[in-house]
Amino acid sequence: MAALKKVLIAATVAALAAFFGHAFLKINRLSLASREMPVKHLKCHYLPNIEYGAEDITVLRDGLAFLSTGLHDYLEMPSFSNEPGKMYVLDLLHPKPTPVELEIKGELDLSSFNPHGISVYTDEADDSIYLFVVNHPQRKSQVEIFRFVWENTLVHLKTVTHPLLHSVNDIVAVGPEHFYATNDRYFHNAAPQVLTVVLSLPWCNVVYYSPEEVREVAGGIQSANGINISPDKRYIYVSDVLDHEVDVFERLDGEQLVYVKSVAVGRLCNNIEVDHVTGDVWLGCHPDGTKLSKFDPEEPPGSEIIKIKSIISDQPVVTLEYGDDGHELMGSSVAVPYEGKLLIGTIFHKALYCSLK
Ligand SMILES: [Ca+2]
Ligand SMILES: [Ca+2]
Ligand SMILES: [Ca+2]
Repeated sequence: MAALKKVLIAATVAALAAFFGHAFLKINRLSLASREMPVKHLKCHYLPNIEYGAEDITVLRDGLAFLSTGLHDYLEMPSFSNEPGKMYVLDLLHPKPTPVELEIKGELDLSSFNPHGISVYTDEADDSIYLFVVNHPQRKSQVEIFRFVWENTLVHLKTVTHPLLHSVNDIVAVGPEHFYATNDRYFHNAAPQVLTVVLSLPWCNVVYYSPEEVREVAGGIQSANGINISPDKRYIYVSDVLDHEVDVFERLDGEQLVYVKSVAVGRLCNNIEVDHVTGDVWLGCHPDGTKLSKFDPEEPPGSEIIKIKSIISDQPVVTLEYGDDGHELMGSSVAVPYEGKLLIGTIFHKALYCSLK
């Protein structure tokens, strides 16, 4: 009996060791640990006033950009400040664009404001501008809808919560109260969530929200992060960050999404912006996920910006537009092109304003 017990214990220990060994290798592979990254610099300077990240940035056709800053206490990501987050606006047509803090009016609790993914919607009927912001007060997920009032005010209109919007990373607005949202994890507890990662379970999804209905419209994603829409509003792009690809969906009547294809990007890409004029897809990416989550100032996480040209065609062209080993910019999460300029935001570091010419 004692011998059998010994054998069973030995077998269990061996199985656990094999599993953890496999898990370790798998996580290293998914996070592209120790990947050699190419360096490509642009002529850039830091944006004033942004010290604790601008996780997401988006721009209107007229050059007005919105920034969500100060994301903290989110998953395993580092952050240098636990202060409430802030929203900024920046005019890219100004010769020296400077972010200006937006004053938030209304009922929203600003002491727990923790803004993450953002999206803007312009109502063509009256030119109203609605800003949608993913917010994580007390680690929860909700979407705040604001109306932008020229020139630096946000009026809070509504907080959206729903059981299907449980771990929202980013959103793309398609109406004044209508949006698609990505969930970046399936479980909230770390242990089962790590298991879904190790086993590559594609259990993340995209949810459509309107005041009339809320439902899952796409699944089969390992970790759904950034989301955006083509200029003709026909295609939805989702960054599957752990799968190192961008998933393309076609939007059909009744807000159904049909999977079209995936485009490999070779990095862990975060948020997506689409050039209003060319339709090119720009991604803020992480060269090495391990360096990002284990943050060590001696070996900082780098930044990579990727552009995808002709994403719908049979031959999309993926190019590196900016690459840094973390000594200039750490943890790039978004890149916004506008008339030869490029804004780059990060999860917890600074933001860059660069020239593409
Ligand atoms: Ca966004
Ligand atoms: Ca995928
Ligand atoms: Ca994101």
